Amino acid sequence: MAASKPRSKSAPKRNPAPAAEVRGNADELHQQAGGGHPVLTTNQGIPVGDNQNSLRPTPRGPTLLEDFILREKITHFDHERIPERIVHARGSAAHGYFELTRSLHEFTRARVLTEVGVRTPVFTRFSTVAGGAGSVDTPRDVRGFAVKFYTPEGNWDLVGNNIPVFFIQDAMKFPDLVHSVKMEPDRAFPQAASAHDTFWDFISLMPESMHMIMWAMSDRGIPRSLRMIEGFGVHSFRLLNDAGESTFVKFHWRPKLGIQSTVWDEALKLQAADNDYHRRDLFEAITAGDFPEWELAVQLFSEDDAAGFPFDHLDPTKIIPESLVPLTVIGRMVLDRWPDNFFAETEQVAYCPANVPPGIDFSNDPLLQGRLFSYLDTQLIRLGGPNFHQIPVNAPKCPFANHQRDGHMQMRVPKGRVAYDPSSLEDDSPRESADGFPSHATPADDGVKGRVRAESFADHYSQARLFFRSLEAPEQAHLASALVFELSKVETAKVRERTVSHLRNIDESLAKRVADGLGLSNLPDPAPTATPAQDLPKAPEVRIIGRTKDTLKGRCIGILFDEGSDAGLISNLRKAAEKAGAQVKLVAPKVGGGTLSDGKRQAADGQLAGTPSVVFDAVAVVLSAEAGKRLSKEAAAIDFVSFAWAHLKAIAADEGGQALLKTARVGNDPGVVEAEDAKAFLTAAATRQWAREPKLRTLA
Ligand code: HDD
Repeated sequence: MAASKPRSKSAPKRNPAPAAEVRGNADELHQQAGGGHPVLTTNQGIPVGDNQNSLRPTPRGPTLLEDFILREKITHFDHERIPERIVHARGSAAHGYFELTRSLHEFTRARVLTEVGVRTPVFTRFSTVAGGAGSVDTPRDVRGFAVKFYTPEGNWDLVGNNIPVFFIQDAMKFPDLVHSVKMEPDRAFPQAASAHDTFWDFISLMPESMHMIMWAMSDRGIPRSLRMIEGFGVHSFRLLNDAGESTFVKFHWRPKLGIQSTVWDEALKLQAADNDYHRRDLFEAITAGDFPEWELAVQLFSEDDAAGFPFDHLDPTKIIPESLVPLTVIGRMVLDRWPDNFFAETEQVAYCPANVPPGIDFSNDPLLQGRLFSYLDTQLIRLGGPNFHQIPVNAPKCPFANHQRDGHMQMRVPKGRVAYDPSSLEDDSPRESADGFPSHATPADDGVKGRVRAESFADHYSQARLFFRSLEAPEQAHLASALVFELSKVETAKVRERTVSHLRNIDESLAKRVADGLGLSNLPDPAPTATPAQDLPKAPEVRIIGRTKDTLKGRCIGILFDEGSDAGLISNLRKAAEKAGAQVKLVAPKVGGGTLSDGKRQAADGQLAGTPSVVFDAVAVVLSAEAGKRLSKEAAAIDFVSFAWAHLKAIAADEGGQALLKTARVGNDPGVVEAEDAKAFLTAAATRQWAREPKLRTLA
C-alpha cells in the first residue's frame, strides 16, 4: 500500500465546504469536490474532510470514540466478507445473452425456448468445486457451469457442470461427498485437491461414483480455458407445452472454440505461474471483444423412449448416449460483458435449480429433488436473509409482486394496507393467474413409502466402461496416470486397493495399469457388483481428442525475445498469429524489453521469470546469437522451451533460439519448426503434439 503523507490537524483540508452547505443532490456533490470527483461522504451522506487521519485530542494522543467516520469505515470493513459457498466457492462470471435459434414451441410454452431471435440476458458463473474462494483456478476438479437466464416469465437457473454425470445418486449423500473431498477437518489440507485419503476412502465405498470418477480423472478435469469447456444440465428435466404434455429434456452447452485441456504437468505448473489463469483468460477475452460463445443443444425424449433405454434416465450417474438420442442445437449464448464489481455480482449471485419458468419442470431424479431444497437454503445463510432476490444480479428483469414483506435488508417500500390474499380492499394487489406455473401431473408410482434406491439404479459400471473404452489411446493413458497420481497421495493401502478392485469391473487393462503404477504386487479381487458391467457401443462424444478444434482462435502465443532480436521475424510471426485469431504476448528477460535489430525499442508484455511457457499454447524463440548463448545459461529461459516441449506445444526458433533449444534438450518433430516459416508454426500451433508424448514420459 502506498504510504500517504500524514496530515496534522492543522493541515489544509481538500474539501473546505462546510457541512451546512451540502445538499443530497449528486450533481452538487460533484461540483463541490472540484473537477469530476464526487465528494467523499460517510454512508449517511456526511461529507468527509480528512480520510487520512483519525480524530485525536492532541497530535500524539489516543483516538477518540467520537470519531464516527473512523468507526463507520472500520465496521463496514470488518463485515466485508460473507460466508463463502460451501462448494463452488472459487468462480468467475460474466454477463451476456442467450439467443434462441430454433423454437421448441411443440414441446414447451416457456418463452425463452419459443421466441426465436429474442435475446434473453444471462449471467453465467464458472467455478471449481472443492477449493476455497482464494484457491487456484487449475486443480484437477469438476467445473461448475451455472447460467441465470433473466426471462420475461421469471428467472431460469440452469445450474450444471462441465461433466454430464454426478458422483452420487441421492442428495442424501451430498454432504458426505463434499466433506470427503474438502480439506481434511483435523489438518486443513489439502486445499482444492481430491488426491487425499478421505476422498478416495468415500469414493471406493460408493460404487455409484465410478462413472463420474472416469470423467473427473480424464482430461476434462484440467481444462485449458473456461471458454473451452462443455456444460451439462446433468438431470433430465421436463418441458411442458400449452396442452400440458410433457417431454423429457437434457441440456448441453457446446463451446464454439471446441473443448481443450491442459496436460497434467502443465496444470500443476500453472498453479504456480498464475493462480488466476482461467479468470484472467476469461477477463482478457471479454475485455478484448473476443466474446466466448456456446451452443445450447437439447436431447428430447418421451416417457416411452425412456422406458426402452438400457439404464434409468432418472439416475444422474448416467448419460444418454447421442446414438440413442441425438442433440438438437436450439440457440447460442454469448458472454460479452465482464461484471463491474466482483463482489456485488459474481459473489452475490444466487443460483437455484428450482428457478424455472412456466413450461420447464422437474423430473423425479432424487439428486435434483434434493437440490431443489438446498440452494434456497444456502442463500439465506450466505446472503443473510430472505430478500437476496432484490440484489440487482439476482432480481428478475420482469415485474414481480407478491405479499411477502419485511425481513433483513428489505430494499423495496411496499405501499398500501394489503399484504395478504385473498383481499378486497385494494384494486391493484397481486392476484393468481390462470396462466401461472403448472406442475406436471406425474402419476405416482405404485409402491410403499420408504428410504429405498430403485433397482434400476443398480448398474454402476457399464457406463464407466463405456466412457473409458470410448476414449482415444492418449486420453486413456492420461486417465490411468491421473488415477495413479491421485491414489499415490493416498496413505491408506486398503483404500488404494479397494479403488483398484472397482477398476477391475470397469476395464481390466485400466486396473492393471493403475495397479502397476501404484506398485501393487497383486491385483485385488474385483469389487462385488449388484449388476455386472455390460459392453455398450462406444460413445465418441465423450472424447476430447478429435473434438478440440485445430484453430488458433482463442489461443495465446508467446514470443521470447531479447536485445538484438530480429524485428522483422517478430513482426511476421505476430501478424500471422493475430490474423489466425491468436493473442500474442512478448516475453523478455526484462519487462522493459530490448532494442531490436531495427534499432527500435520493444517493450515486453511479461518478464521471463514470471511468464513461463505454461501460460501459452505455443511459443516462438527469436534471439540474436549473443542472446541465445546468454539465455542458454538462464534457468527460466531453459525451462521456457523445455516445458513447452514437455507439454506437447509447438515451438518455433530462429538460429539464435536454436542454441537455447539445444541446451534445453528440445528434440525434433513436426511441432518444432523454424521461426522463419510462420505458416508451419501456425499449423503446428493449432494442435497439441500428441505423437511426442510417449517419447517424454512413462504413462501408466
Ligand atoms: Fe450444487 C452450488 C452444480 C449437486 C448443493 N452447485 C453449485 C454450483 C454449481 C453446482 C455449478 C455453483 C453455483 C454458483 O456459481 O454460484 N450441484 C451442481 C450440479 C450438481 C450439484 C451439476 C449435480 C448434478 N449441489 C448438488 C447437490 C446439493 C448441492 C446434490 C445438495 C443437496 N450446490 C449446492 C449448494 C451450493 C451449490 C450447497 C453452494 C453454493 C450455492 O449452492 O449457491 O447449495
